[in-house]
Amino acid sequence: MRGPLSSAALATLLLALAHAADVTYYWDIGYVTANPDGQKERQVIGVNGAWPPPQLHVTLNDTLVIEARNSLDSPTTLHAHGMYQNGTNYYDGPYMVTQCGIPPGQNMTYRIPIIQTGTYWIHAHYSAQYVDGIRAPLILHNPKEPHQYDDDIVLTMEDWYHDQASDLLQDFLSWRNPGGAEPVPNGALIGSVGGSTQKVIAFSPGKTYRLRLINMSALSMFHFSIDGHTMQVIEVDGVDTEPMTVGNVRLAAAQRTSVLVTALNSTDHNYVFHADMDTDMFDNIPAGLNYNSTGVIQYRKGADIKISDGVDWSPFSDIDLVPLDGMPALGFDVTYALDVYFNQYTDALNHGTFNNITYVMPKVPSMFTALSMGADALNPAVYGPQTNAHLVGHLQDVQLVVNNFDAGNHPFHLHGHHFQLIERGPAPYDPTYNPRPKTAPARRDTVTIPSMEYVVLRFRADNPGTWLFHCHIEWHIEGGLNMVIVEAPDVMQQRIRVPQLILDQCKAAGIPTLGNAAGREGLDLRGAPEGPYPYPLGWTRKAKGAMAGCVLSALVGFATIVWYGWSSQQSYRAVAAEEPADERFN
Ligand SMILES: *[C@@H]1O[C@H](CO)[C@@H](O)[C@H](O)[C@H]1NC(C)=O
Ligand SMILES: *[C@@H]1O[C@H](CO)[C@@H](O)[C@H](O)[C@H]1NC(C)=O
Ligand SMILES: *[C@@H]1O[C@H](CO)[C@@H](O)[C@H](O)[C@H]1NC(C)=O
Ligand SMILES: *[C@@H]1O[C@H](CO)[C@@H](O)[C@H](O)[C@H]1NC(C)=O
Ligand SMILES: *[C@@H]1O[C@H](CO)[C@@H](O)[C@H](O)[C@H]1NC(C)=O
Ligand SMILES: *[C@@H]1O[C@H](CO)[C@@H](O)[C@H](O)[C@H]1NC(C)=O
Ligand SMILES: *[C@@H]1O[C@H](CO)[C@@H](O)[C@H](O)[C@H]1NC(C)=O
Ligand SMILES: [Cu+2]
Repeated sequence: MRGPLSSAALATLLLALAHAADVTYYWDIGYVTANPDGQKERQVIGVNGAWPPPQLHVTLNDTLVIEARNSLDSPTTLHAHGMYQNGTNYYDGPYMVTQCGIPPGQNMTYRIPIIQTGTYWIHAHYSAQYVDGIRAPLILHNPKEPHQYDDDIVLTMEDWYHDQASDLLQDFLSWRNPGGAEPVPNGALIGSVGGSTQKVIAFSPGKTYRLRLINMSALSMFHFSIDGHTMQVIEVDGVDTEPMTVGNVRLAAAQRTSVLVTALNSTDHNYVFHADMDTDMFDNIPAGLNYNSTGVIQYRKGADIKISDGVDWSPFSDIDLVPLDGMPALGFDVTYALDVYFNQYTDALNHGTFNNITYVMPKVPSMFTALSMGADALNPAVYGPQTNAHLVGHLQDVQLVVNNFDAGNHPFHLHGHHFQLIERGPAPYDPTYNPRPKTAPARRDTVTIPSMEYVVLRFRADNPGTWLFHCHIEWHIEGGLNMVIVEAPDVMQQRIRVPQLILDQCKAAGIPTLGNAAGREGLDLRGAPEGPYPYPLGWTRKAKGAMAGCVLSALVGFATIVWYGWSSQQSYRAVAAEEPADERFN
């Protein structure tokens, strides 16, 4: 060997040698104290007694094994965002869709075969836990990376709150907040630091860097750029793309983008990079909130920062990205139209809705309904009136048309798939019109839909399972902007064998794993969660207020616990206790 191997070449070599291995991480999930922005010390959720949680690195064809221990005082689950979980639907993580939660004090081993590459992340999928810090990059290395670079750098961006997510959630889902104003973050963390501490990235002259930008926010969208440098997008959400030169990158919550940046030749100056939170989503901007974060690209310690003449903020559209594999546009065998509205519902709370249905968890997680209902699993009704279940047949090509009639932008995420971005346009979508897709449309797993626009998405139903489709703004998940795609339940029944431990943990939590959304047989849905409903058309503000008052006193009178935490396990239990399901199904 002639010269020293570059660190990237060495990493690639090691990755190639470590081929088809189990890569095991031990994650003891528990409360720790941290002060990442130097502004407020608070309780956060960390791993192995520290925060931030460690990054996970795995190689194509490995199996990612996470031995998770729940040291919290509530259930928890982990969701490896963007993993196909092909045949392992039960490791996908969303609470009451595929899992009953790891009970406090117990372990669960997630075994995830890695059949994809790129930049992903992992986070809790129980209530708003991830907002308290339980989120980390998950990087899937490709031994044959299609793009050349010398070094690989992960840069996370996340909004940060000084209060506990559970307290923020109570204020958000409150009759005092009929307009549904989201909690505004107290700041941003770039590379897990914030406040007056700046993230420093060291560059060496002439080298090319791959920056993996990951937005792990609860609410905030970021705009990223580097003074004095250009960037080439080469990956979005794990899909390698043809290089596209851009001045800045926008990332909505849960989105990832890799950019290549070639370092300058001189070490005379250092430069600033920008990660600006988009304040459009904020109802107010609290005094002292620094929403424009900066970090340093350092060529030489102590060198002057060269102030740039201005950033090229002109946006680029992710729809113009071309996947390297050139996968052709899909047609469609089935199409579902999904209208997104936010409104005050009959429980006096502001809810996010698809087709005027706000998601409420069923008594039986939808995956277990699909697996246990035989031929009835093909009837969407068995998943219950509030899960917005949409059925797709095995190997069908599926089109989702999503109209965003809300005043805000929303980033929508589909579990278990990448979808093709066929088209964006002004809402409403005209159903008689047929879009003409590009030859090789962009693909990703999370798409932003601006206010009053639609998107057309397509994917092939080649991954039998129950997959959540939802807005990735954490507050909107809790507000009900979720639905379940039930993909080929007949094939699920043949292929999917749920590990005994998962069934045991359901039992320990008192959650049935047989039957329909009510835990009963067939179409007998007595006791399945129902409502809240939209107010009838024409209701005045005053009438709504009176209704809200009524609902409020009823709730305060009978079931305060339901009022405060419909998404918590306690509320599930409170409802379940009223209406016991059939004995046989317990
Ligand atoms: C539970 O998980 C923790 C954290 O990964 C690990 O240290 C411990 O050995 C596990 N316990 C069992 C019984 O597997
Ligand atoms: C991963 O596995 C697939 C299917 O077994 C195989 O075709 C491919 O060459 C493997 N890739 C690597 C990098 O090992
Ligand atoms: C992260 O996502 C949020 C929500 O869409 C968005 O407001 C924010 O700008 C994104 N951050 C970045 C760095 O793009
Ligand atoms: C750095 O120098 C090399 C060799 O002279 C040149 O090819 C390259 O374009 C320069 N890079 C930049 C960013 O100026
Ligand atoms: C924040 O950055 C944006 C550009 O993204 C700029 O328009 C705005 O003026 C900046 N605000 C402050 C307070 O620096
Ligand atoms: C859903 O609610 C919106 C807003 O209240 C209303 O405009 C729309 O007509 C409703 N759609 C249906 C199908 O009821
Ligand atoms: C899932 O696995 C099946 C084979 O078992 C394969 O045909 C299909 O393409 C896979 N789908 C995804 C999304 O990985
Ligand atoms: Cu949203």
